[in-house]
Amino acid sequence: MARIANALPYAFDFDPARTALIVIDMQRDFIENGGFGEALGNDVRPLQAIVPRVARLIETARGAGLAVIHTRECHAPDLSDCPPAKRLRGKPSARIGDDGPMGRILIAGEPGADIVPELRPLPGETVIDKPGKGAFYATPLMEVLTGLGITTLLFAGVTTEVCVQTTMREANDRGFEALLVEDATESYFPEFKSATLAMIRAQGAIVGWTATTDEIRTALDG
Ligand code: TIU
Repeated sequence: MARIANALPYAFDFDPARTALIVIDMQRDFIENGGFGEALGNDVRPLQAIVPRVARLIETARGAGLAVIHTRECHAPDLSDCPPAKRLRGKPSARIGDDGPMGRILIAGEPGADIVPELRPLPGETVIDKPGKGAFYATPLMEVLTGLGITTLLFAGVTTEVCVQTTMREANDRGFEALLVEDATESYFPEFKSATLAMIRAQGAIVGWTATTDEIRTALDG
């Protein structure tokens, strides 16, 4: 067992052999100019800033032998898995499926839907394509985790309060212990990131724990 003594709201004990790192949606469409995030009116620079930190976390996980799982929010080219309620929401400058500088927005197989090159999955690592914000909805994620004997999940990626928090809540309801890595997640809205961290750890870890990459490294080294 490993222990993150300074995790919040209290020490987090986990078995590395039964722990996976889930890296949520570190895709060009959310992180680079010309993608979905920018089409929604957001400044993508805060998300770009965490790429080296997520890379360090992934290296840490791989070095310790943890399973690393990547997700991508994207849809089939015919949009059969994209409900109109999702596609038509709001007034983005480009909608899901529209043409953009990185190909069709949030469509599987297009350059924009790819994970940023710095965080490219290794051969053999699971990549889950998901049509929703949560990674359990309409995907094989639960079966993958059950097959690997995983009981504990470390979460990183974007955006903190949308796809990361949704997936962490889904995991919590499915009986996983879950921890969000504070410095390896980001939002377009700093106040939403801090609110998410606070609400996750409130009420005695009602959703889960938070800790930093350094704290995880120390726990895995020990
Ligand atoms: N818009 C926003 O903050 N996020 C998303 O649409 N998807 C993810 O969080 N991946």
